[in-house]
Amino acid sequence: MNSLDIARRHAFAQEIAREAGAIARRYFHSGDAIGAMEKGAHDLVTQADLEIDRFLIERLRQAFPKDGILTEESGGSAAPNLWVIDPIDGTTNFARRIPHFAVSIAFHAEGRTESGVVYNPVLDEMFVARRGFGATCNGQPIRVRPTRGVTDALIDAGYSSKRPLADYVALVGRLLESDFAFVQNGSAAIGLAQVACGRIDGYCELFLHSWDVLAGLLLVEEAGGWVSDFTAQNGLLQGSAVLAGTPAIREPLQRVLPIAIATGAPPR
Ligand code: LIP
Repeated sequence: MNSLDIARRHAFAQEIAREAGAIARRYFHSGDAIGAMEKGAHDLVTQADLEIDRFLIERLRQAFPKDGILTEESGGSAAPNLWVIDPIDGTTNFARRIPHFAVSIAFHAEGRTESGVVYNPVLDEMFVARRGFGATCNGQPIRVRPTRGVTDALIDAGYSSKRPLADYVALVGRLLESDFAFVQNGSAAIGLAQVACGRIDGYCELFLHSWDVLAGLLLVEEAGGWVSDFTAQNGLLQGSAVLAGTPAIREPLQRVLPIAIATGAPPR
């Protein structure tokens, strides 16, 4: 795909993320209309997830009818040019009116993510990255934090019920034994965006789907951080573990969660 075609998709992603965020914000402030339903233990879907999912699919099919679409709520399959979407990442936070959730939209072409958008509509923070063009928040360039070392590092360690609890407890134990501090804030997309903009120093989780992370991983790469090779071993369709962080803590954080790191261009 040529640069102009990617640029068109990159601009469109930001437009529909903002419109989808307005839908989420309406539900968020509406009182009981959120209507959370359980897909599984601590795994919710709300009316807003479903409405935003339908909205984004409809807009993308109108604008780019030949592109593939993969979303958390409607599924999908691989395609050379693929939109990968989480209508609301951080649904539990959203359902409890905690303003730590995002619309996450990634465009994945010929095996790599070219465009990523993570939009928190309550805080009105639009995190955007296009491969090779850097990362921004509300139009201002963002960079990962100049971490001094592990005792200066705060890691968001997401919990997935799709892996044994003992594995998560062990992961947290290794983080703390390595002198990291950790939080568990409930949204991978927002957590990765916070690594990219320098609020925290790393993100890790034992299992996530591509729609949770592809946009956020590109944000981190384009903001000077490093990321795990999420799409190796078919992570795009089957999910995988996730690790991302600032250059200064790459080795100690990889010892905590030893998974392959993407071999893209070194952090700038
Ligand atoms: C969430 C992720 C989070 C994870 C949660 C959940 P959702 O995505 O962003 O990192 O810990 O279990 O998977 O379900 O809110 O889109």
